[in-house]
Amino acid sequence: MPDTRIADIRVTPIAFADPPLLNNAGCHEPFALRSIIEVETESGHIGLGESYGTLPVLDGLAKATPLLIGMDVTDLNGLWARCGQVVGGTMMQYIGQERLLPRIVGAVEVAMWDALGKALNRRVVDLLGGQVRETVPFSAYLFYKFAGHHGGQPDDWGEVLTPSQLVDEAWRMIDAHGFNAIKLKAGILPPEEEIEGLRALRAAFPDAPLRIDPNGGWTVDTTLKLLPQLDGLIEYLEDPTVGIDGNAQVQAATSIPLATNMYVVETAHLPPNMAQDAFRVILSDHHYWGGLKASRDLAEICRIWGLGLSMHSNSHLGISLAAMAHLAAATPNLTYDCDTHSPWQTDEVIEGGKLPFQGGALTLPDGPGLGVTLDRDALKRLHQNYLDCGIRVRDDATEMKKHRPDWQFGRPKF
Ligand code: GKR
Ligand code: MG
Repeated sequence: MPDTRIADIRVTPIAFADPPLLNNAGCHEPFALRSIIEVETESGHIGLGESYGTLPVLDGLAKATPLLIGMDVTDLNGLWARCGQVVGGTMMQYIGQERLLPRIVGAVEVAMWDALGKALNRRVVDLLGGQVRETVPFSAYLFYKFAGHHGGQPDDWGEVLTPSQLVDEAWRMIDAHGFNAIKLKAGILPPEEEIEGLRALRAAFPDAPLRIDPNGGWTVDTTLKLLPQLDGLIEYLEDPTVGIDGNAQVQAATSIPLATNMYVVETAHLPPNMAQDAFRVILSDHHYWGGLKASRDLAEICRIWGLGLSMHSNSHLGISLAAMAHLAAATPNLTYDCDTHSPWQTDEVIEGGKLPFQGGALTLPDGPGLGVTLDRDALKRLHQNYLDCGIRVRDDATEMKKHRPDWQFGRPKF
């Protein structure tokens, strides 16, 4: 048996090109930040992880990782305990107050699973309980967007602010990747315009399951008024308004399931959610739920309590995508097509380039662990981007004000 004690952990912050995608919090900056985590065992196996690259996470990782040296990569209890000694409290993120500890644990935990898989010559999906689906379906994640970054040239997606531009964006993404379900990021334009966009998508893709996600951008009253137009049009309504209380009022008025990646983001939120019947679908995300094991536990809670399960994403590269796919392939009740930002990314940090979607789904990469290998030249280049770009925390609001100086953040806004 190879020695699976942790000999070293390296964390490399990177920045990769990101288009000017719009959301309720503003506009994506020219670069998105991530961290690449390498856990090296005494036997020389290197496990990979990818997580947030924003400063509080990098600081947390810098504090926690020295305590993990010497621990076995199987020791997930030890991981939580040791990280908990130095990381606690909350961090301000653009979607609100969130806990740092599960983010730090999640970042390292994936690399521990990958290292274990490599040491045992087993895939992560097998270590997580076994593969329950051949391929993992993802959805087409549509965004309104500006033509180019402030002061820059238009990108090749161009401007997307109207229903017909939205349909063109969807065709391009679906032609390239074959996605079935479609998710529209909303909370940006007046809601009637966004629903007109959904209707245009329905006309162009009569069979596609549709979702809309205003990120809490609508008031309860607005959402209640919009419900008749959404009924029969969408498979779920994601975070229409703010908080568990507000969304519970909406859920009480509709049979459309409400989904969330904003207001049920840790186990403490589950009891009030159940008591108030606010959200019926949870979007899991191993990056903030504390890793793959914690996400499997969340799936089990959802199964027991009859909640639906989907998967959330943020701008990410291939190590995250591989981890999401292994997790989804090992989770029987993850029955909705998962979110991914992958089609928006042109950079990659794994060898062989971006993992390909076929028919909208991902086949797990071959090989032990996550089945992906770090492209060290790409890592060097993307780390240099990080050093040069000057971005240290995500700030979509400031970016938006460069385009629209009068723009004001509002949640709810409409
Ligand atoms: O990339 O702008 C974005 C999204 O709004 C993202 O940050 C959200 O976390 O995709 C996410 C969501 O479903 O809310
Ligand atoms: Mg969402």
